[in-house]
Amino acid sequence: TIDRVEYDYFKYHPMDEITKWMTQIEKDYKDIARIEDYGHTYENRTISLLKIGLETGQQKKAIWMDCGIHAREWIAPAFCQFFVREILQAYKTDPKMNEMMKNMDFYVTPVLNVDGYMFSWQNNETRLWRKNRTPGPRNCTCFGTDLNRNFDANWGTVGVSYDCCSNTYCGTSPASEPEAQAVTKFVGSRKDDFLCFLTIHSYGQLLLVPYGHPNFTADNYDELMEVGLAAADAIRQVHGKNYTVGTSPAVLYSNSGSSRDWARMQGIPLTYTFELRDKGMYGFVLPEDQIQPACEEAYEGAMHIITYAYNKTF
Ligand code: PAY
Ligand code: ZN
Repeated sequence: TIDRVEYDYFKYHPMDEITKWMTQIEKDYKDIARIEDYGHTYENRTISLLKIGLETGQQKKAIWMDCGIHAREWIAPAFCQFFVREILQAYKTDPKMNEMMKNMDFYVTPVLNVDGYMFSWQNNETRLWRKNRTPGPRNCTCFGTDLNRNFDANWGTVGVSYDCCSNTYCGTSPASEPEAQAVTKFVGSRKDDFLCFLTIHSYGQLLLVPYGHPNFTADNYDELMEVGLAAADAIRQVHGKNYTVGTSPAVLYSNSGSSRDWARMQGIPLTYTFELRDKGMYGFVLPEDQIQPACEEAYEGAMHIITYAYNKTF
């Protein structure tokens, strides 16, 4: 027999390895894990997620997590893979996780912006690419739309650029981009099922709650803050790192068209943006020796929010 090489969760992986890893997870956990393809990128690559949960034949509640909406934030896809490994492990050993898997499905997209992620792996000059890879409109020669400015949530109003060369270019219209359309369609078609929408970025060590637009306040703002602050406590307990919790205007900068704001406007109650390590020392180029601690702490934060949502419903 041929020994399968252990997947190294504490290295960064190019897209083809992540795709193979997804296939392997599906094979190894046939009873609870399945790949679902739910869209195509501009360059016609498949956008896939892992659906993890026990088949019950019933309409189940759900948890959303996406990573890699921004190409250069490599710690994010690493976290989604770690998260999948941890919940699959916990499913076998932890009765609470076992119960959760009966009542909920986890939908995890390791890399949403596949074209951008692959571009960021091309060479040193492209390593810090953020956007997707759609060509600019008309006579603009730049590439890429900021997918986290492209969602149909106060689209194009604050903290965006209409210059297609800008890193915060919001695109030509709400959800003009195929990657934003894929999420909009998948989540939007069953929005009442989703209890949580967690979108993973780096960097800054922040837990952002809706809304990015300074003129709007989420109707459950107090709850979002309370749960977020408790999640930050859980994070701090792992390796002592501090996460700041708040709306983007309060702790970062105002913006519009983020996927988190869109999800909250769809009625999904607990929507958060995670900004993982660090606070700028290495920024997007977080050394590989920090992957493990960064994932371990973020896992506790995410699980706090997910467990809260679960306990509130079941
Ligand atoms: O409110 O959700 C929000 C904005 C969150 C991020 C954004 O889309 O601008 C924040 C940035 C990110 O992760 O993309 C932060 C990083 C450091 C950046 O590129 O500025
Ligand atoms: Zn980002």
